[in-house]
Amino acid sequence: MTMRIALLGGGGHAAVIIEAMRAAGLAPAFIVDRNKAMWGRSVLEVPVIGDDDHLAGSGATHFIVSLGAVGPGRDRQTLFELGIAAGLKPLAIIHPTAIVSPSAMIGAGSAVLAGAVLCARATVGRNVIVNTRAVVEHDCTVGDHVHIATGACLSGQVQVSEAAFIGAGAAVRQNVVIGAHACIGLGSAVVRDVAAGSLVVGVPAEVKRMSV
Ligand code: JB2
Repeated sequence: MTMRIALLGGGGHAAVIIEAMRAAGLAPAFIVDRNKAMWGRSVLEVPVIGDDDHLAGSGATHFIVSLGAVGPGRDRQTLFELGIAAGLKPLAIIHPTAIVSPSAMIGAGSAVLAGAVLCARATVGRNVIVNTRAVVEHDCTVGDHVHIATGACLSGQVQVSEAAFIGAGAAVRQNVVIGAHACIGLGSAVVRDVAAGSLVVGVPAEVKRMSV
């Protein structure tokens, strides 16, 4: 069966995903995006065919959520579930310059981008972004829908729970547990566990917002 791959979201992150796919020998077929102004245009020669309602009946076989940030539209988890509900298979992509241990596991629909490193026995869930040059050290467990932003570093045996966000350049000490939907600010040094839903920032990271 020929793969026909849909991208959900056509912004900056989509451009990175498109180039990672091409580097890995994959061809994106089309993009869906909520922004009407983009319909009929293209992103790096990939056409934007309409909004999420165009997924069903598009002939797509696979999809990847190509949206990085939480904006005014649907979040990454909702988009992932939408792709599944439309009957498509989530596609994992690994940029050829990423270093992935043979004992690491990568879930469906996840993206491991340029220069990222997954070390021994690291486990990454579904719909995760391991962004450019991020490092996931040995025995880390990363839950579904997590975004590890550019250059962030998880030391050994860190656990990151579902849909948490690790900001660019942040570092997380060994054995720390990060709760679901927590947000780690850019450049932070996380030296103790982080409660679900909270925001921590700084070196060392301090709580700026408790769980909601
Ligand atoms: O519900 C939606 C939806 N909501 C927003 N469905 C679909 N199909 N698309 C949606 N979008 C679209 O995602 C917006 O209309 C916009 O075109 C795109 C988001 O683009 P933006 O460039 O604002 O963000 P991004 O998520 O692609 O990139 C962010 O995250 C990356 C990881 C940026 O912060 C980048 O700098 C960052 N590297």
